[in-house]
Amino acid sequence: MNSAIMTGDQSPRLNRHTMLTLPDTVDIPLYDRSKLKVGIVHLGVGGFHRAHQAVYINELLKTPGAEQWAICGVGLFESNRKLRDILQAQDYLYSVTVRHPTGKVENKIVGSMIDFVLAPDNKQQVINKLTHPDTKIVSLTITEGGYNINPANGDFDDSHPDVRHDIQYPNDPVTAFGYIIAALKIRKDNGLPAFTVQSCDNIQHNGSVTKKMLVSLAKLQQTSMAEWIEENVCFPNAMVDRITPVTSQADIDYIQTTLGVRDLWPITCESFSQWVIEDDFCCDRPNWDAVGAQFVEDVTPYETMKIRLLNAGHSVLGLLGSIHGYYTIDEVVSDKDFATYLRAFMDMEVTPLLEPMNGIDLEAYKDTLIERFSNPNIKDSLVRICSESSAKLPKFLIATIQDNIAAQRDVSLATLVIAAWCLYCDKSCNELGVDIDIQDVMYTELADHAKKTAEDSLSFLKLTAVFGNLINDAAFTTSYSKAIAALYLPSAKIKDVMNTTL
Ligand code: CS2
Repeated sequence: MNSAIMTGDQSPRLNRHTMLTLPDTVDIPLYDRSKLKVGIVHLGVGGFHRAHQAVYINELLKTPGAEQWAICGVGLFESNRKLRDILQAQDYLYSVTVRHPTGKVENKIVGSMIDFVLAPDNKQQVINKLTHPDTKIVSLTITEGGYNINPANGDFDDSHPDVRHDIQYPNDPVTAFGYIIAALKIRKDNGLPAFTVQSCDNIQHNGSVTKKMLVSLAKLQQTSMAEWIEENVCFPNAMVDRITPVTSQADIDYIQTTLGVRDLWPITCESFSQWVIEDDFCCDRPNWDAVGAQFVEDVTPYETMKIRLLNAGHSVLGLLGSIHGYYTIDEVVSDKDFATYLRAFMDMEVTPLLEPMNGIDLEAYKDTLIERFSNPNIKDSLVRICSESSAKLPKFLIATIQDNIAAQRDVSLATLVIAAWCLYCDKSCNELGVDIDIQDVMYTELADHAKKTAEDSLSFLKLTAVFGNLINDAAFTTSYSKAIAALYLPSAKIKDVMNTTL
């Protein structure tokens, strides 16, 4: 979030008292929050959690008999202190501004979070929450990096110093998984049932991945605990979706002007929201389906569709649009050349690979995506979209390239995006000469490889942790070299290269 928070204004802070003074048009939690019990402990409270899972629970709490499902947020790091302080001062209330593509705006106050504990202040408090008999679900949005997945083989990467710490000191954890295992051990020793671990990260088979990583860490600590987890803990897979831009000062100002209260960390998001879950919980669970989520037998086709169309579509627009000099997704997709390129990529290189799904009309899904991306009221920055591309593109785009190559299909549209990513990391500025803010843990390696492109056109592909074996595939390298040659011409313009590739 923009760090410059304006505090000089006289408007009161949002809290349980000022909430009652808000305009009638604001949807406020009228349920009795003093009667709620924490049933969900959430690790990694970010914008997405507050726009998605916490909103589903907020809706559920409006119905009788759901009081046991309130949320306690957990911040594992010092960097979560600011959010904790803000939420605490607001009785854990925050505003969500839902912006429809039509221009319609809905404001709501979310009341489903009733507590927030900060691990660096009090580890025991975190353990107490996780081991409380009322806690039935521990949910996660810790981003892909929090899972410690080795990109080369998908196994658990135990090399991070925090992971090493948790292996050596299982009773004094620092990582999310370290805390979960420590808490599960106490529950087991005290004869309490396990909780469900519900990942809400945008990772394919997020439940199975969580299980694999958690069990791997437990094995490195104590084999018997690993076995107990495998037998007792459930990890439902789910597809999650709601576009949630990073909160800006403009969002803070908007709440103050429109609602007359100050919320120092509000949420703005699109109106679309989707949550498709496999019904695999080891104890009680909220009736997510009563408030718009969907239970299915197998989430695979839904997540493939979402990751390969929505998330890949974002990356296509983000990388190509950044080079052109655009800053937000809506700006890029309202340019006809980019919209045409995106649609061609979705129709020609993704759709043929997707399985038909009951109740899903793929053509309508793609139309909706373009409508969502075009939402002029959602200023989703390309910096956010392109951040951590080294973790995102293997799943979003490279998997599609690999599948198409295996099926001997054309890959030129996706390949241009990879070549554009090389140019983006090499120059880190747009066509107008303005610097681009690139946020990627692998940035140094990416830039080092990209910068050798002039003397070795395939240099970027040598990052096998990202590209796997693509460098050895003649069909791919032919297409890639062509794209690089076109993009690296001194007078090259991204739009011209896109239009020639189509
Ligand atoms: C985005 C996602 O980070 C990204 O690249 O594509 O954050 C996207 O906005 C969400 O997955 C939407 O559900």
